[in-house]
Amino acid sequence: MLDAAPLRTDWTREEAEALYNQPFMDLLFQAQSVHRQNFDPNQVQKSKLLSIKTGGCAEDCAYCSQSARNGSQLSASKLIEVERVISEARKAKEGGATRYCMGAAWRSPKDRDMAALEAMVHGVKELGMETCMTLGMLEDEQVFRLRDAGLDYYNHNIDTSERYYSEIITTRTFADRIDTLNRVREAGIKVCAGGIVGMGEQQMDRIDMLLALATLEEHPDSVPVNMLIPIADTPLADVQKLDPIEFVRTIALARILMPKSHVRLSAGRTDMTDELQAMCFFAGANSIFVGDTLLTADNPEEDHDQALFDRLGIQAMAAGCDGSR
Ligand code: SAM
Ligand code: DTB
Ligand code: SF4
Repeated sequence: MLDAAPLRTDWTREEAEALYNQPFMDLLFQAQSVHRQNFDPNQVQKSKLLSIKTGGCAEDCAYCSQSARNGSQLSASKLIEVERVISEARKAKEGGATRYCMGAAWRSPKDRDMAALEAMVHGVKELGMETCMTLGMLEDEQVFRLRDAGLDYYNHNIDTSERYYSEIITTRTFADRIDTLNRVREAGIKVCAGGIVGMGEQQMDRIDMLLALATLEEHPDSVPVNMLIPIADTPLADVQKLDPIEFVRTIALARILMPKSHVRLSAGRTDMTDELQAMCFFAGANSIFVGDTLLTADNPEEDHDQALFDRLGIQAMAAGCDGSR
């Protein structure tokens, strides 16, 4: 096998644009070649999400069902009990998930919530699962506490390009997001950072979003690529659907720019055909969310995903194995 090329964090816009816009077959071939140099192409990692605090969020993210500023009717819940999180995680483990991701509809956690969050990390880790949290912006002190509790990954998405960002969110800046990502990485927690496509952005925004991730000091360990799930009564409810070929190009570019990262085919799979998902795996996606609910929105049934894996000869990555060569 060829030696994998060294990781680059100095990609230029011209390079990324040329990669993205090359003939589709050349792009797929290149992405699959990079994928094979770094991962077993027949293994896909399974993560499971749980919303630990739902709705009533003060932020104004235009895509989100949980923003109190959007018209959606989702009622706000309190932070759920630690025991419930652990029992849900146990079920997810039995279903083959190796990473458990706990998400809260917050701008950032309050200090009064930290002890419960630490207990959740501790309890899920004891099951032998990787832990991930997505709680909004974090201060240094909060990052250290989560790290010391044993948190493996922190998810914080840049969501879109810096240029398009202010069309989508006004209550916190692109720079705020990068600050949190840097804090998390400097503390030694693995970074999960990606974004959403299909929000009415231009092609250059998809390219620039991936470039922003690929030119961080280190590539994120996980890169979730979400297809917008249009939510009724949000500003993006009726946005024009993205051409699926553009979506596959986005996945392929993520794979080529960040060869050793897990690229997650994240939200939006319910509206994708099996064939489109297969093409995304060929383009280098090697992680999915499993279970019939994401945070608030639908996700394919586990049986359907298993049937797709069987048809494609894909195996779920085992716990403790990252599928890398
Ligand atoms: N409140 C925290 C935050 O925003 O940082 C964590 C939870 S938030 C729901 C996590 C991510 O889910 C968002 O950054 C966004 O990328 C993704 N997301 C939310 N709603 C979505 C939707 N309707 N379609 C696709 N992705 C979505
Ligand atoms: C990510 O990039 N996607 C996940 C996870 N990280 C937290 C969330 C998807 C949410 C989809 C909409 C919902 O369930 O409300
Ligand atoms: Fe709140 Fe996160 Fe939704 Fe934004 S994406 S409104 S921060 S829950």
